[in-house]
Amino acid sequence: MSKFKGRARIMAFAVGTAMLLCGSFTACTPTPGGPTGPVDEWAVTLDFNDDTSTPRTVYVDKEGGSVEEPADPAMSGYTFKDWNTQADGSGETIAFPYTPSADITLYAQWDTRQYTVTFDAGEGKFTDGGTTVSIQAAYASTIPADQLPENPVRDDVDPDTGEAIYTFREWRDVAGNAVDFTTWTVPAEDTTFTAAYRSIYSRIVTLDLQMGDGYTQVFELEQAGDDIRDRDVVTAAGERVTETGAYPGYRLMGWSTDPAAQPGDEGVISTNDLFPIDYEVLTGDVTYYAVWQMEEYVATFQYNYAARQEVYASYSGLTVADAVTPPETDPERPGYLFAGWYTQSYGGSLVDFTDLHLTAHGTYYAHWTAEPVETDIFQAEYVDLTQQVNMPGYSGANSYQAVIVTDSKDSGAMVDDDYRLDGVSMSAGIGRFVSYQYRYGATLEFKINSDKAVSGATLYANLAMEIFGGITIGPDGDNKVAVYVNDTAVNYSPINFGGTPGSVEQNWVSPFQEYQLGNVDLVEGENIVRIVVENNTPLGGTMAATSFITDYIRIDTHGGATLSWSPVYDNVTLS
Ligand SMILES: [Ca+2]
Repeated sequence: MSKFKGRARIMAFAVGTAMLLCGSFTACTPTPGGPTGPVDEWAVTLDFNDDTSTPRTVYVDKEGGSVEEPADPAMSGYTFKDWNTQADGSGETIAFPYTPSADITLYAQWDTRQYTVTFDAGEGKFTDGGTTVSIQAAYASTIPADQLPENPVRDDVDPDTGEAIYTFREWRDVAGNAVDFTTWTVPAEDTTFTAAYRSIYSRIVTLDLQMGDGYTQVFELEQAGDDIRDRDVVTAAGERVTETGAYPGYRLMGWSTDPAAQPGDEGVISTNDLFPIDYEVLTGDVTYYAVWQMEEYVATFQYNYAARQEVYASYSGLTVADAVTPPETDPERPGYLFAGWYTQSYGGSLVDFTDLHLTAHGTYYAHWTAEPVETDIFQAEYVDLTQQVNMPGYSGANSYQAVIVTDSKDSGAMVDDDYRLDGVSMSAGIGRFVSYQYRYGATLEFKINSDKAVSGATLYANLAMEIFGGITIGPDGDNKVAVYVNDTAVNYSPINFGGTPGSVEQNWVSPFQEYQLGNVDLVEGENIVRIVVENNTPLGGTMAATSFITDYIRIDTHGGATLSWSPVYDNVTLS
């Protein structure tokens, strides 16, 4: 839509101008929600026609109201001309003060600015004896080859042969970089380039890295003793080209003067044999092309559950040029639905196989969703624990399934028969509960399906306290742990975790007890019950907040609905 290039970068100018310009109107109240003003005023919209600035609208009285001439807006690389009723300037040019007779949009018109590009002959001269040539060029344009000046010359001569020692090499910018005039465009400022020369005795060695980015590294060896070491050769990203991984997916096999050379071809020189490149061995300028071989990788797909710690499928010989695709047939697991291929055995993220290319071996893990279990007891150790990262305990932190604690000394954590563990049995008498929720925001989230909406269900939780006795936790206050059912807070009675902690395997835990938290309403379909720590009251050690520990929650619908959920058994079986 724009006929100008390079406008997107100059928003700051145009916006700044627009604000200044706003002050020069007779009325100036940009109206939220668009140019719909009062019925007795005309809306006059100024479109800066620069693809970046937001148009400004002002309102003038329909009874002869007028707009004063705005200050000229500015845009880098362009000169403001005037305002026109058409974006392309084909409409009416506006004179000020301007009296509208309808709502109208006025478009800024711009002329492209010319800048001076100077070519400095440096240590040489142009044939007319001059040292500089300047041309005028339009902003954002390129300079055609026939508008570049002739190459300047240096008159230094070899005293023995009378031959000119230097020849023109290239034009360089102020940073000393060679300029490619096929791609360089005129910036919004004057520019100077300086001639660089080379000695007829020097040797220019070009190392074309052939990494697909067109990048070459160019060296000039001027005299005996100069050399190029392999460590000097770097990629466009500044990494040593001989370093493993410099070109992900490829291995450097050597160098050749033939750009089409393949690994093993005659004439391919190993990196060790080529470097150092000494001035003395060069008879003239030379270009060496890197010769690469694509590495081969293996993509492995794992069943990823306790009873099948094995490979489901694997594909070898994959290069960076091959797209990785998952097996055509999804793996199967009794009692589970396949949930996709993930980057990690536990947690991680779903792999996007769109245009996926390997630069290392790839391993992908099946994740599984258990078929729903009908139950009214929802064990905390079977919720999704993938968000449990660096959860603090008394000394040190744990993540993921490691927030589950196994009680082997009868604290009262419950084992129940609603759950079956595929291929793995839990020892009788061992209960599990979730600890490590000792920081603000720590959350256990239960996703529970109800077959119908029900009101007045009763929510219970089997809870205990570890290490510390005599602490009260409630829905408010310094020891707040909130319980939400579908984002509605449950106003439960504060619980005093008194009594004497009893010993379990890893912790001191008071006996678990089932507490009634309150009456809740459930919707048909998915219901979210969250237990969220919302306090910063340290409990001792590295525990940054106060919390209970959770064995399970229970919901009694009093016969009003049947509940189910998909337990994440793999929390236990993959640990
Ligand atoms: Ca439990």
